[in-house]
Amino acid sequence: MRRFLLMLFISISAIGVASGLHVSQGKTLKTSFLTSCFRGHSAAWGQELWRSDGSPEGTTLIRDINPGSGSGQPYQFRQADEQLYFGADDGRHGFELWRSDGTASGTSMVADINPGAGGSFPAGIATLGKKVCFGADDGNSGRELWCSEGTGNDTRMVMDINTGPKGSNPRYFTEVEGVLLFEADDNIHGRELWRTDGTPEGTMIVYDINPGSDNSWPSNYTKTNGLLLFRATDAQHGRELWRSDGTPEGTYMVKDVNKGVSGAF
Ligand SMILES: [Ca+2]
Ligand SMILES: [Ca+2]
Ligand SMILES: [Ca+2]
Repeated sequence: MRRFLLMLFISISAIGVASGLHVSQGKTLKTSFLTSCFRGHSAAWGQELWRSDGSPEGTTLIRDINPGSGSGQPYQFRQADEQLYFGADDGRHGFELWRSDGTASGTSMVADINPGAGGSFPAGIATLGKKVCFGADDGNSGRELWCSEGTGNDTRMVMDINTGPKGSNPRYFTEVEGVLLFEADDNIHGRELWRTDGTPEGTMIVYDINPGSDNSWPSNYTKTNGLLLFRATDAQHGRELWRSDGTPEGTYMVKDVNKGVSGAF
């Protein structure tokens, strides 16, 4: 599969050279059909959403999201439940969450999270079962955790983690054993490891690695054997390798590689 997709992109690039089409951020939408969606740039349409099955005739514009030569600039493609999710700007609503089934009529803005011309700038879009979760700013609560199943009604802020207008700035969403682990700041514990199953009840800090308001800056997430490996800082050990299975008791430093307060990283 990996080899086929590589060949597919080489093929698209060759088309691009001929037509002035520049390809970036590709994503295979329906693996059974081996159809790939990507951001392509052309003078007539700007940077818009395209699809390809690897042939010239099968390489077409899906939708001119920002009509005319303006650019919809679709970014961060993620698939959930046979839908492709991404952020884009139609020129009227700002950067908001969009979805596509690969057809023009099946491509639409999911929700105007930041109402009006301002964008909510969905970022860190991650798949969680049939949902996608991401950070977005509705203009009132700051950048917080949102999830969506593809309609305006089911697109909602899961939790105002940093209560009030400041954002918790959730990022690095990584799925482990059916939950998303991520970094956020609730303005009480500093930047620490959090988890969500997409519901308010299932959203909580995993572990206050650097106790109190000090940050542990959990980052560089790698998934292995149902565990999240990451680096984090505490006052005693410096920045070292940690692991988490999404529970407090399953979250601990793997090894104090660089002994003492100096970190290994
Ligand atoms: Ca908006
Ligand atoms: Ca907030
Ligand atoms: Ca802390």
